[in-house]
Amino acid sequence: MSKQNTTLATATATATATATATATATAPIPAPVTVIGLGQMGAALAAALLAAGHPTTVWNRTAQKADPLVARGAVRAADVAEAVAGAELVLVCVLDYPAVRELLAPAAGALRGKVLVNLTSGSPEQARAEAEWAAEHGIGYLDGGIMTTPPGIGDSANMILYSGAPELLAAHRPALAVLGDPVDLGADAGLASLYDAGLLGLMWSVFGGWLHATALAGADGVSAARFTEVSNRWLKTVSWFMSGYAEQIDAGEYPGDDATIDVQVAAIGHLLHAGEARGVDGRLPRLHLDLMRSAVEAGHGGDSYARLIEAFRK
Ligand code: FVH
Repeated sequence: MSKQNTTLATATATATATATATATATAPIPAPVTVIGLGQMGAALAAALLAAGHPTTVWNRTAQKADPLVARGAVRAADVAEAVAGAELVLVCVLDYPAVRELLAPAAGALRGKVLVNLTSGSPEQARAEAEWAAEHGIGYLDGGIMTTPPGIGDSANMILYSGAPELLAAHRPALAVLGDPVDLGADAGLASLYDAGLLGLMWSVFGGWLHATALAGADGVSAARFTEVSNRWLKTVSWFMSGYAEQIDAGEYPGDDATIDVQVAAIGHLLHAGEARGVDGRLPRLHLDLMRSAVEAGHGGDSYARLIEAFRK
C-alpha cells in the first residue's frame, strides 16, 4: 500500500470509529412507556414499543391479554395506578371515552405531572372535555387519532394524528414515532378526533365508490384486482384535483375552468345507465347526482365541482 493510501485508510478507520462512538454516545435511551388497554390496538402499540426497546408497563381489564406481551418483556401492572407509576408517558387505548374516564379517574393522583396520550376514538367534544379534566388534575394531555389498523402500527408510512399541547408531543416524539408518523395538529385537543372522523368519512366514501365501480366492472368480467390497479392510479389524479379544489374552497371562488358541474351531470348519466344495464345498485351515484343538481338549480352549473361544498355546509 502506498503512503498516501495508508494515510487515507487510517483516516477512514479513525472517522468510522469516531462516528460509531458518537452514535453510541448520543443514541437516545428508549424511555419507559405505560400502555393501558390491550385490545387489538393497545396490544399492537405495546408490541411496537417493546420491539423498539422501550421498557413497557401494561395493564388491561382482562389481565390474560397481557400474557403475550409479558412473554416479550413487558411488565404487568396489578392495577391502573401501578401501571401509571411505571412511566412518565402513559398511553390509553380502550373502547371509548367513558371507559377512559372510568379507568383513569381513580388514578388521577398517580397521573399528576405525567403525560397522558389518549388514543381512544371519540368525538372532538369528548376529547376537549378529557383535556379539561386532565388540566384540572395537573396531567399533561395529548389526544390521538390512529390512522391505521393494528398491523400498520410501527410503520412510519402511517400517520398518527395528535392534538393538545405541542410541547408535549415534541418532548415525547421519539417514543411516539415508534408507533407511526406523529402529525401535530396543534393545541386544540379536539382536532385529532375531528380530523379522524372526517378522514374516516373520506375513506368510507372512497370505499363506496370503489365497490360500486368494482361491481360495475365485475359485471363484464373484470377482476377486482385488475380494476383496482387502475383505480389506484386514478386516485392519485383525484388527489391532485382535490388539492386544486381546496384552494378554490379557501378562496370562496369556484371557476369552472377544468370541468363544470353541468358536464359532470351529463357524465354521471353514463354511470347510472351502465349500472342499470348491469343490475348494479345505483343509490350512490344517485346521491352524487342529487348533490350536483342542487348546485345546478341554484345557478352554479358552470362552476367547478368544489362548489358542492355549499351543499354540505347547509
Ligand atoms: N382496531 C382498529 O383498527 C382501530 C384503529 C383506529 C383506532 N381504533 C380505536 O382504538 C380503540 C381500541 O380499539 P381496539 O381495536 O383495540 O378494540 P378492542 O380490541 O375491542 O379492545 C377494546 C379494549 O377496551 C377495553 N375496554 C372496553 N371497555 C372497557 C371498560 N369499561 N373498562 C376497561 N377496559 C375496557 C377492553 O378491555 P377487555 O375487554 O380486554 O377487558 C380492550 O382492552 C377504540 O376506541 C377504537 O375505535 C382502533
